[in-house]
Amino acid sequence: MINNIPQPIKAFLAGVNLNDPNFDYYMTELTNLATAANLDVVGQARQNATQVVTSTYLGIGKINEIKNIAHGLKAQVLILNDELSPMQIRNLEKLTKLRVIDRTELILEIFASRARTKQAQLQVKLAKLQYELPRLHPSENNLDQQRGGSLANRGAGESKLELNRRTIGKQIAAIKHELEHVTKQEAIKAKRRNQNQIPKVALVGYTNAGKSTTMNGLLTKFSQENGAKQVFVKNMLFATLDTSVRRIKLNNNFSFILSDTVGFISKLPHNLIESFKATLQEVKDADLLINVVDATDPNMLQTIHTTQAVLAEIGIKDTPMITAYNKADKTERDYPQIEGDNLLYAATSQASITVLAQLITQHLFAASQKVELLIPLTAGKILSQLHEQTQIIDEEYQSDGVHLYARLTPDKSLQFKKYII
Ligand SMILES: Nc1nc2c(ncn2[C@@H]2O[C@H](COP(=O)(O)OP(=O)(O)O)[C@@H](O)[C@H]2O)c(=O)[nH]1
Ligand SMILES: [Mg+2]
Repeated sequence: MINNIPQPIKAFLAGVNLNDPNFDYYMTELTNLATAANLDVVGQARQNATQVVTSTYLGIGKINEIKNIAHGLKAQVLILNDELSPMQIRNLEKLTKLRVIDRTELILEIFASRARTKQAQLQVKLAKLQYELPRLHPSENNLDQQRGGSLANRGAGESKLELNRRTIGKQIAAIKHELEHVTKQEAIKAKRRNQNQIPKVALVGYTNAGKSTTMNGLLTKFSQENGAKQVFVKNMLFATLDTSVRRIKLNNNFSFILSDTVGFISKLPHNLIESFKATLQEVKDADLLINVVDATDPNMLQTIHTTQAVLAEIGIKDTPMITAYNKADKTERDYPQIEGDNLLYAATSQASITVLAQLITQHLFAASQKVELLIPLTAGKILSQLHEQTQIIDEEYQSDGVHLYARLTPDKSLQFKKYII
């Protein structure tokens, strides 16, 4: 039988450790990223230094060592743990005779291969072009040509030869324009969601922590609405690149809007975060964040830190947050378990989802108050709004109108103020 499954490209990893206590963690992430890009990681090298070499990133001795080992292992690609300057990449390619990819390009490639919706595709394309623009070098067309295309078929894909700076500049402008159009449509939908004053909850966290699984758990349990379709779950980095928004209707007439979005990883390229601002708008608008953390990840603390860093970069500081430690079923510990604003749970367990919903309810609706309202018999619309938007405890039809006993959150109290007696 002919085996025509293409062999994965072999990659060798290297990084300079500037005495960073998180260095091992970054190298582990780099391995995971390479695997996520379908590369076969055959080895790695690290260099301790006080600073990187300006022209070549690594020292010349290390470069020769890597060249020998990597060629011995039949590696074709060298992946570096940081974002490199165009000159460093060119010099390393010359010296090692390997294709050199930095951490940023690797992340961009993964995002490019995962983007499904128009908006995500445009956002990734924009970030890629912005990365490529300063890396174009007219005098090095041969090398540039080799560097075109995707990771798997470099050389065969689009060549940078024809793409001079000006065309890339034009492309960037065109994509920004198109993106504005797509974003505007999304913004109209978001505005509608904001208008009806339903609180908004956003799932955030490290990639692969279980955000989408948590969303599906809540949907299965609480939403029978049409269109409440499940979101995509997969054991891979950046399975989700878009934002999905669903309404979760709790049993007692309290609703909230839940969003699931792209996961985070450390050293996310700045351009990428910038390009994904529209996607992350839902996170910015949220009244409550649920930071989903994989409790079984040996680098759990760093993943929490990474999430905080990315949130800070998109300008989120004071939004209340529940930290939800997921995958408790793979630990020895009892779950679900609430401790302050923290939860230990398993997104795959019904009992856990119930407790998570309770915790969300507490956060969002704790300040609600029991009030009595009097609705004139002629104000049928107000009555139906109250039924839709608040928790009705009791209802009596009397000669002066409908007496309602309801539990109202502060914003609802304001909205229906003139009917409260
Ligand atoms: N054992 C276990 N696996 C889980 C749990 N939640 C999620 N997973 C798995 O973790 C992987 C990533 O889940 P996903 O929801 O796509 O993560 P996301 O990237 O944060 O959206 C998938 O293989 C899930 O099946 C859980 O509670 N327990
Ligand atoms: Mg996901």
